[in-house]
Formats: sequence, structure tokens, C-alpha cells
Amino acid sequence: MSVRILVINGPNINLLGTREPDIYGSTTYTELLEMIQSEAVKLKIEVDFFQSNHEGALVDAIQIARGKFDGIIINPAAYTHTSVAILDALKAVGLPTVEVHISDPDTRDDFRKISYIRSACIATVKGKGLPGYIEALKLLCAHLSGAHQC
Ligand code: CA2
Repeated sequence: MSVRILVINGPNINLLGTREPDIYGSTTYTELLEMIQSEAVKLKIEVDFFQSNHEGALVDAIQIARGKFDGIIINPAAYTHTSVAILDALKAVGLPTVEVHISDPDTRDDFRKISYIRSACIATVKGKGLPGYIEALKLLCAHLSGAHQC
């Protein structure tokens, strides 16, 4: 069976390409999913996607991932800086997880410098725009390749 990865995006990421192109670029959320999907085909892995503007829905998606996916890529967006619930869900599920940020939150407002979820992640990719998701996919694939083939 091939590697299965769940890509989770938090609040407002569905607006990609429609607002603040100076920070988040002009590629839409749908185009991002297509980019990730076509990389997954090259890597011979399976990807699925989940986006929500609601913290509890993100927690539910992480819990449901157990047993269905081998790893998680997550951009919790603003919840990165506030959510102990998402941190606890990631720790409870225990799947290898890579944190992604399109921008580099460490170089922005002070309140973006804290990531509650980082301690539950094997790596963080930040400030690389949308290609950061592809880097995260490859990192997770390499991490999982001991147990599976990527
Ligand atoms: O850089 C990132 O990926 C962030 O996770 C994005 C969050 C922000 O709160 C984090 O500090 C860093 C915001 C997501 C907002 O997404 C938008 C996308 C397009 C247009 C407007 C908002």
C-alpha cells in the first residue's frame, strides 16, 4: 500500500489568490491542491485535503486521520499561534506531522512568533510560498520511506 498523507489547512487559506497577494501570492487554493496532487502522483503517494475555518473541525480531522493516513501536513494558519487543542490532537494521534507556513511568521508581528504546534512536528517549512507544501511532502515522504516506498 502506498503512503497516504492528509494535507490540512486552517482559517482563510481557502482565500488564497484572492486577497493579500503581496504576502500569500496569487495562486488560488484550488491551484495549490492541484500542485500538491500532481507532486503526489510523481512521488507515487496518495494525498487527501481538508480545509476549515473552525478549530474544532480541524481537531476532528486530525483525530479521524489516525488509522487512515501515515502522516499529516498542516498549516493551521492563525490557530498556529493560539491553539492548544490542535497541539493536543496532533500529540494524541501521534502521526508524523510537518508544519507549513506560506509566509515566515517569525519575521512578521510578534504574536505570530509563537507556534503552539511546532513541538508536535518533525519539521517546519516556512517562508517558501506555496512550494513549501511540496517541500513538506518530500520531507514527510523521506521520513516515512523507512516503513513504506515513496
Ligand atoms: O504564512 C502562513 O501560512 C500563515 O499560516 C498564514 C496565516 C497567518 O495567520 C499565519 O501567521 C501564517 C493566515 C492565513 C490567511 O490566509 C489568507 C490567504 C489569502 C488571503 C488572505 C488570507
